[in-house]
Amino acid sequence: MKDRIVSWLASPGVPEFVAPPGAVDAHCHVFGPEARFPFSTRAKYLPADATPEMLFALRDRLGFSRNVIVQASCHGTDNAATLNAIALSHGKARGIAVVDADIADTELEVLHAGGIRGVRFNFLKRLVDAAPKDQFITIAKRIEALGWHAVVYFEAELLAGLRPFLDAIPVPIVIDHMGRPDVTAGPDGPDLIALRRLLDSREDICFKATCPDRLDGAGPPWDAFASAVAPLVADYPDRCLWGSDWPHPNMQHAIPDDGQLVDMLPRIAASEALRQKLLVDNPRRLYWPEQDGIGDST
Ligand code: 0GY
Repeated sequence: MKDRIVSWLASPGVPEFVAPPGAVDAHCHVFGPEARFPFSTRAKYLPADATPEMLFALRDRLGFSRNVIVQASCHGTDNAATLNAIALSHGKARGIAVVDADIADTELEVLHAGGIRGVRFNFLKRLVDAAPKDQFITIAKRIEALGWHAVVYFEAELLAGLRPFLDAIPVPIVIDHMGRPDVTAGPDGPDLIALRRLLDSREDICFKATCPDRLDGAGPPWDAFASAVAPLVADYPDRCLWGSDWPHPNMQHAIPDDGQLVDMLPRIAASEALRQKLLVDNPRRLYWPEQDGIGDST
């Protein structure tokens, strides 16, 4: 396909860091393949195919065991590409869907059977035409019976205005990329303090300690990200998730090396016990709750 964006490295480094058995890459996406799963007519970017096979090869290369595949905005509310990837994973992937408020109950059940365990509410203007809070609340109420959670993606300057909306969500919440704080302001910068206040307001809010490449313009080794995020992970050890963000939607400049992203992990989660929670226990509780507490190495 002509003029499609490639936002990932063809051959990322193999990390030196060895992930614990059962480690979950809890934020990644697939694109297409477009010939089978065309992009939404409202897509704000048109990427090249980033297929399930490519994702699973990366998973193995990085030494991870499982993936949580987040429906990318370019696929709109048609979750077929995400479901296809989950189906091909042989139980090693689950997913987050994007749905309309009037989705049929039967369709929600189909998504659940296909491995979906939550929905995403995206507030980034450059990615979506609209973020209708009233409809999002309707969706959040409808998914409660399924035991799903809501993944919310917003920029730090939106957080104060979003507090009433977030307070009204009746299911657990996962914050994408920590709500994109200014990590250069350090661990006590205003954005991370506001995030801590949110985390302190409810025990069922988690965050993804993800995307140094998006949040730390200085580039690798992303020192500002490491020093701002490590204290957050240490202070909220049961509330953090990690993901590669592959295939790094929209990252046309300074595409990160996935191996380097993995090698950051000891700098954001300093102890083995913390990394076990970040990479295994916390994502398993949200995405494979039926296996929670069962030691296995897949
Ligand atoms: C991310 C971030 C971005 C894109 C999407 O769904 C998406 O298109 O999530 C972004 O451009 O910041 O989480 O992948």
